[in-house]
Formats: sequence, C-alpha cells, structure tokens
Amino acid sequence: MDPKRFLVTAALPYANGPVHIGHLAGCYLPADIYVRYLRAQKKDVKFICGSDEHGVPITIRAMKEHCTPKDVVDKYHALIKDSFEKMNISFDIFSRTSNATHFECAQDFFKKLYAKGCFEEKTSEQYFDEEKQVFLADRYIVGTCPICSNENAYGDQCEKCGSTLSPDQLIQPRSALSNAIPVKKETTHWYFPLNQYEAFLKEWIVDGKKQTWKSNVYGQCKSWIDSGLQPRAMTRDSNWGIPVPLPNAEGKVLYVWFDAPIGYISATKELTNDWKDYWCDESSKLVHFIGKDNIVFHCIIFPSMLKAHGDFILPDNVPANEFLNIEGEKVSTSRNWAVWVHEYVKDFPDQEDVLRYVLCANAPETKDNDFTWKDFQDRTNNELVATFGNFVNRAFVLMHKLCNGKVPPLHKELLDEADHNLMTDIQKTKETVSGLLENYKFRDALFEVIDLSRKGNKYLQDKAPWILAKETNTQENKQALIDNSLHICLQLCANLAIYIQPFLPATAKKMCHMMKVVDKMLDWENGGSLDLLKVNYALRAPELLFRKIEDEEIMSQIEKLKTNLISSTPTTTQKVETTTTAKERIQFDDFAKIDLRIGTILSAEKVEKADKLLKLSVALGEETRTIVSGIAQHFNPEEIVQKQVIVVANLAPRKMRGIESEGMILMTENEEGKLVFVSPNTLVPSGKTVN
Ligand code: B3M
Ligand code: ZN
Repeated sequence: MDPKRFLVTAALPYANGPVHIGHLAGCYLPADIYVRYLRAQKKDVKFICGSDEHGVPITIRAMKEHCTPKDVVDKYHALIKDSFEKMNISFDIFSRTSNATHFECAQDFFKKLYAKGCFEEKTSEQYFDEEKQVFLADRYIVGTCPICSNENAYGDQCEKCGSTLSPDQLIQPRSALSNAIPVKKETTHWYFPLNQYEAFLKEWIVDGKKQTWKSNVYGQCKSWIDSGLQPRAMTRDSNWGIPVPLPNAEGKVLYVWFDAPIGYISATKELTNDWKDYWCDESSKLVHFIGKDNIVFHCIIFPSMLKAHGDFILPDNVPANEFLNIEGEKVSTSRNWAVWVHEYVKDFPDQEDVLRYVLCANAPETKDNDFTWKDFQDRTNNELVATFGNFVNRAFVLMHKLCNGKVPPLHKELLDEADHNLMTDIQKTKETVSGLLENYKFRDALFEVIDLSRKGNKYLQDKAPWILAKETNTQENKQALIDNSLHICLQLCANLAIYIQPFLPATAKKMCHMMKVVDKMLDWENGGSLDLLKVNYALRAPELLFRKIEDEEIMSQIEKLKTNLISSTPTTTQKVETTTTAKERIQFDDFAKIDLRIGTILSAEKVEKADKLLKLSVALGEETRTIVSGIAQHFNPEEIVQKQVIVVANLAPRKMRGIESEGMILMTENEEGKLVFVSPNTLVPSGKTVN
C-alpha cells in the first residue's frame, strides 16, 4: 500500500564544527534528492533536520576554543544552517536540540520509559577527575592503547589502530582535562536493557528488512544483533545536556544519543501541529538518512526506544552511505583535511549544482569513495558542460536559427526510427529514474538522466539539421524534417528539466526560464510527455547552464587543502599526540641540519581573510624575516610584539595566502591548552643559535 505521507530525516549534525562535503554526500544530498522527488509527485512529505547540540564533542570544542558550549553551538548552528541553505538542501525545518520544545519532548520521552519501568538503575565505578571535580566521559580519558601502545588512545577508541576500547583497558589512564590520574568513584545511571529487545530486532530487521535495506546497513545490524546486545547507560554525569527529569538526579543529563534522535520528533512538533500524523500513524513512511557511523544508533538503539515507548512508528528504511575520502585520504577534521561547504560556496558562487552533481555521481553508496578536485573538474567539464549543457544549448541555438525562435510543429507522417527511439527513451527514463530513486540508488538515477542527454546529443548529431538547412537541391519536406528533429529535442529539454530537478534544482529552474514555463511544469507526472512545449511557442535565447572549471581553480583548491593541513593550529587532542608521541630516532647529524635561532618579534598583523594567520616580522640578528604563523586565534597582535621566540631559520620558504613565510616559530601548549611560545628565560640577542 502506498504510504499516505512521508517523514524524511537527515542526521542532526553536531554543532561542534562546520560541515564538509563528506557530510553532504553521506546523507544530506541523497535525502534532499529523495524529498525533492517526492515533492515533485505532490506527496505529503516533511523533511526534518537540525543541529545536535549536546554531547562530549561540543564540550571538547568549547575547551579548545576557550569559550562556553553555548558559544560553540550558537556559532556552528548558524554556520551549518547557512551552508545547507546555500547548497539548496530544502529542509522543512532545521531546528536545534537546545531549544525548549526539544528539552520537554526528550524529558517526556524519558519519563514515559521510566514510568513503564524500562530502565535499570545501576551503580558502577567510573573515572573521576579530582582536580576538576567531574566524572570523565570516555573521550576525556587518554592513556596507552593495549593493542598498539599508542600513548594517546581515548577511553572509547584508539585512533591509531582503530580499536574500540573501554577506559578500563587503557594503560596508565589520565584525564584529558587536567592530566591528573583519574580515580574510580561510584555513580548511578539509568540503563536501557537493549538485550531485552533482541527478539524484536531480530524479527523486525534480520527477518523483515533483508530485501529492502541496503546490504551495508543490514549487514552491520545483523552482526550487532548476532553478537548480543548489552544494556546501555542513557544518562551521563555532565553539566551540558538535558537534565534527567527525576528527583535526586542532580548533575545527570540525558545521554546525547538518547536525546538527539528524539530531536527528529521535537523538530516535527515544532514544524506542524499535525506532527502526530507523521509520527504515530502506520500509514506514514519514516526514512532516516545517515552516515555509516550512525547505523547502530538509528537501527538498533532508537527503534528499541521507540518500541519501548509505544506511541511511534518505526523507520521503514535507513539508507546509510559510506564515507567520502578526499584526494585519497580519509577526512580528518582535526588535521583540517576536508573540503568545507561554507568555503566551497564562497569559492564557487552559484555553483552549488555542480557540487551536488559531482557528489551524487560519485556518492559512497555502497563503499567508501574518493573525491578529487580533478574528478570534480572532469565531471563538470565532460558531463555537465559538454554533454547535458551542450545538448540543451544546441537545441536552443538551432531552434532560434532554423525555426524562428519558436517550437516547430511535429509532422507525424515523417517520423523515422531514430525519432521514435528517442521518444521512447524519453518516456522510459521516467520509470527507470523513479524506480532507482525509490530504491535509494541516486547515482544510477542521475546517470540515467545524463545518459538521456547523451542520447539527445547523438540524435542531434545524426540528424544534423544545420546541414539539411544548407542543402540546395532540397527535398520539399526539408523544413519539415528540421522541424521534427528540433521539436523532439525541445520536448527532450523539457523532460530533462523534470528529471534533473531533484538533483540540480537551480539548473532546472534556469531551464524553465529559458523555456518560459512555470515551475509547475517540473511536476513528475509531466515526465515522459512529448507535448510539454506547445507548437509555435516562442522560447528565450539560451543561457549557459554550466561553466567550465579551469585548471587554475582546481590547482588553487588542492593548494588550499595542503596549506590548511599544514597551517592548522594544533588542537588540544593533537597536543597530547604531538607532545608525547615518540618520533622516529634520528642521528645527531639530522638534528644538526636544523638551524634554530632566537628571534624577536618586531611587529605582528592579521592576514586578510585568514582568521587563523598572523604575519610577523621577526628580527634574527642582522636580518628581518617575514613569518606567517597560524596563531591569530590565540594572541592579539599587539601582545606579542617584543617577544623572544625560537625560529626554525632554514625551513624552505612557503607561500601562505600569497605571503612568503620564511621560517617557523616553535610553540607548545600550556596546561589549559593555550598556545605559548617557547622562549629563552632571559633576554638573548636575536640571531643567536639554539643548540
Ligand atoms: N550528531 C552524529 C554525527 O553527526 C550525530 C548524529 C545525530 S542524529 C540523531 O555523526
Ligand atoms: Zn591502538
């Protein structure tokens, strides 16, 4: 039975940093394509998202940036929201989990489960930082990995060898907040007994979803269920989060993965009074778009919570994507190895469709995939400019030249096989694309649309109406043949606009403008019609749908990736790594190659449009060097003038933001994670060597 309405959610991004193109490709873009496709069929659909504003990552970011968690979420909520808007991700609501509706909704949910006796209260010993007087979340505990001996493994994971850990497995654990040795202290929490939901999950997923869920999603779920589920604490000791709504629960908040998915419900509630139609009626279809790291939460934990609660429907599908790597390397936000959406939209204004295209064409639907700037350029230039755009442009130019700028008539008696074939392809594409989209195969669906434009190009090339027009010993029906080929091409253009609309909405809009039709023509039901543009209707002159991406543009993006990677200021998490990770042993000669000198900072100024960089001039004895340093977020220019520092004086010069940097200044971080200079403890003439 067809669903009466659709509720589509996209994972709530943590408001602890900007979104990158991997996020887009992973869930926001496919969700948006799906929703646009549903809307084009006039389906009743709500598209829900918002920022996830609780949890440890936010508090860690606040520590790093020396501000409050509230400052962090306010800043990133706004930035993320704006990035999505610029990319034309068409949420019906982009809410936030820090708002009052959500607090109430999440607390009510918890209370209901509590009243039904769904929680187990358990007291256990957990690590406590006596210096800071707080319980330490797993992420806040660092120590030596028992598997690979990495000295900076986290209490939940070792990033070096990838092992999942628990804090108890760490050798010599210490607090990431204070470096103090944590002590064990008793604390009480409310556990959700996932083990009691095994039978339900088995029936619902293992038996029920094998056919419809993507194999990566199904496989992960099955292996979780097969290996047995454990009760999971749904509360935490923290001062950032939603207070546990029980007496005697001071200092306890809801676990972020308890509250965040409820955010889908509260955002729907905020959006419409009819929210219950979407959440509580079996004739609604709920689809969660997420990245693969969220599968267990959306397929195992949240559905079990929903089941326990009893009022809500379960997701029909959870189409999770894999990861998108950048230039062959895993995205790393701490190393700043990422293409940030807010930067893309600045660097490529009005080119959101191009990125949407490349990310969909190359989406990590079944396995991790790689984004490269070269591929971005090739796909844009070959597929969008030279195929799709070229076809539309040629059809319009020829119609203006050979048919007086009007839609020519169709002379049915003269139609040949090629005409019929193309007309059939136009009609068939609708069903093919529909089928693929409904099965979450966005890449293949997009491929079909581009392929249809490729067929159009070939058809036009074969028909060559411009040659026909030039022939002098004319057949009497020459104009009729020209008319036929261009009539069909123009109907194809109209169909292409319909088919491309979910993927490239701005392009479809531009095409409507050229065809002088209203957006309503883009309704999916019009797809396959060969009568969309009326005979004799005057069309506008063509405008270019896409522009070529030049070599320089992608070179500068690659350069930017590399510069950002190097100049990114060390973060607190990196600090631990860089200060204690033993590097490979070197010989004295290696060390002697480094020319270290005492320098004195003579002046410092901000670098335009680079909020991390300061341009310094540094005296090194006789000479004065220009050094660009990524410290602008840690110092005011005026406070560091006259500071003595240690400079790597023979480092090969490097251009940063167009300024040649002739050296590097040695820095470390103090206890609070603030950057400090490594300086001599007495005044030393600048230029002196350090050894
Ligand atoms: N914020 C995790 C993430 O961004 C998390 C998703 C919540 S969805 C309810 O990967
Ligand atoms: Zn390890």
